[in-house]
Amino acid sequence: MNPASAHDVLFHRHEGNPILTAADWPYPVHSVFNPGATLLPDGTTLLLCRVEDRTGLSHLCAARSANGVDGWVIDPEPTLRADAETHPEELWGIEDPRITYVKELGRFAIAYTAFGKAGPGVSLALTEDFRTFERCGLVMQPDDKDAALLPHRIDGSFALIHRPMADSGAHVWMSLSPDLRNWGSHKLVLPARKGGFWDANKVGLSPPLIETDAGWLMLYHGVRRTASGSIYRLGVALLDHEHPDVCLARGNAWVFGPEAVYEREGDVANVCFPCGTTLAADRDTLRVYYGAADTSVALATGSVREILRWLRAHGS
Ligand code: BMA
Repeated sequence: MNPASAHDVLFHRHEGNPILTAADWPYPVHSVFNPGATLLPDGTTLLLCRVEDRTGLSHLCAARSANGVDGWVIDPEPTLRADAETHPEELWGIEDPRITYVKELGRFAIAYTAFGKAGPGVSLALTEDFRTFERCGLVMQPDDKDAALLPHRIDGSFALIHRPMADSGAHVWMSLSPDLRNWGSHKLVLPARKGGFWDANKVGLSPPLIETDAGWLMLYHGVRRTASGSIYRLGVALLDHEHPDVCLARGNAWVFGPEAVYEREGDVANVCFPCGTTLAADRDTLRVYYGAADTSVALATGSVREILRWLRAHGS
């Protein structure tokens, strides 16, 4: 298999895409995209969507479906709103949630972008049921985004993957914490590739890391700036299970990118931006929920085994 054909093979778009749009919303909104995803204990798929209203700012809203494909029941009003009174860093909204179930806490941890005057930063909130939330506040100061917690401690510490911006570029990092509040031991995980590559200009974690027998599977977005704007595509990497800051393999080509009209056209053209996956009981069938062109929510399905096989053939 050559890299050019690989992205056609690894993920299959759902024929009903986009599966959620602003027209589905029970209250007036402008666009619905970049959803976090998880399976609830009863098997329901929950998407926590980024919803942009007509002020231009975003909040988060939950959509639930028994089969993860259709029949979505959407909360009648915003599920988690920015709260700029208690959290000024959320003045301009909250965006791009990533959900991790943390067994030790018996709760889901939501890492999201808090957008305020100082720029985008990373905030955490905890919830049992996606109806009430405990806010932990800002855990990574601006500029930082594209964060998700790992589902269990690494060598005694909670671990957060995130993407700070630096003069040197936008690279993926991992930080550790004893208590979800104090963070340190920062390590570079995956740098933007530079040069003319598809992930030259920026990289960032897309959905939370997926734990496999081979290590942590990372789906990341890579950005290439072109004369007519940025292209957001998806790549894969494998991180060491005991030391997730160590990258064992990184695919040389992207595996999924904007092709369909709803990915090519929209508020921001040429964007595929997943923030959540669900893994079937077979531990192989992976559903990737992604924002398409910052406008709607779409679904693609892949196989963890096939992705790992591709990475062995096309990784370095
Ligand atoms: C990134 C994030 C995403 C967005 C993408 C494309 O920087 O802000 O929320 O989908 O840009 O606009």
